[in-house]
Amino acid sequence: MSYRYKQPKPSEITPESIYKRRRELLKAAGFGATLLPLSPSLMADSEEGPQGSAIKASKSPLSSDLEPNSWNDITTYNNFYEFGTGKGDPARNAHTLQAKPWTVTVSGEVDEPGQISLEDVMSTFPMEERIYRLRCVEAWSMVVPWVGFPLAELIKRFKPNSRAKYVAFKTLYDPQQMPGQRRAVLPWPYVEGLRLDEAMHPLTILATGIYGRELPNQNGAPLRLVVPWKYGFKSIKSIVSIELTEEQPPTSWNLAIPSEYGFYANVNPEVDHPRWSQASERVIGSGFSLFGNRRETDPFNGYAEQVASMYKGMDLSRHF
Ligand SMILES: Nc1nc2c(c(=O)[nH]1)N[C@H]1C(S)=C(S)[C@@H](COP(=O)(O)O)O[C@H]1N2
Ligand SMILES: [Mo]
Repeated sequence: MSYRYKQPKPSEITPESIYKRRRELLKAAGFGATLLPLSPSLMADSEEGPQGSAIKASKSPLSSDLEPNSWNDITTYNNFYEFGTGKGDPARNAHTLQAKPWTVTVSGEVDEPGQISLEDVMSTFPMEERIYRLRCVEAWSMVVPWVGFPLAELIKRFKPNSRAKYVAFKTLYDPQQMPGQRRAVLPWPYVEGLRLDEAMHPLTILATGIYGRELPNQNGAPLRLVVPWKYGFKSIKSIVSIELTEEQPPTSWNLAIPSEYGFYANVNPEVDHPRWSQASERVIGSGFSLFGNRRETDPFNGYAEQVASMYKGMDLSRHF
């Protein structure tokens, strides 16, 4: 993964006149206020406030009370290799993704395989706000106010059978919409997986929004996984397929560089990446100095109490 990043100004993403005009239109349409009570300080360093259609969401008791990064940080500093390997590339390039209409196929070891449309998802599952820290394996982090719902609720609906032990996820494969897939930087489509107990854990969500708005394309529209105790690469974006399996499924980063990226990818300050330390992380957006702030990385990204028991008896330096 590359470290090179130059933050694009909003004026580089959209011609200035268009984004100003769009902001006026949104204001006129009553989108100025969100459904969630957000303190003005949350948006203080945002060049543009949250955009896109509002999603009604209730505050989850499983949300943290961390101060979220700004909309601008969250939507302009991304990893989404389908749109380029630079941190600013997804914000510039992801407009070619057609996030609507969208369908997710659920198959494999389930009694009732089938499909679910995004509209069904939005009307079936009550949406919640979950503020989680996203800890990237590249040793930076930010705090994101996700909108989403427990993955377990969706999986249960398709009735997993007794052979189901893992869940395999797949991102859309369409080099027309995702120009980064024309280059062999990763095996495409991007795939990820969880053990069934990890997938059914109440902290694991499918996210449909950020800051009370639909997910911007660069953050994985219209539907992406968020597993807060694992490195960010487990949180696969723009999911089209969820398959319950008996065997541990392949994962893109493990396929690409197996010595550096394992299946489990639990945030673990004691297990260094072969090329850098995981003991601390650079906090995006909060730096008073040019080089930003650092914080010590928490085991399981702060969720040890809730998730460590799932790994009892496993050597987590071997199962990294
Ligand atoms: N399909 C897909 N999903 C992906 C990635 C990707 O390149 N492709 N990058 C991952 C990595 S490395 C991280 S850190 C997070 C970043 O999510 P964010 O851009 O919303 O912060 O998305 C993850 N999901
Ligand atoms: Mo990442």
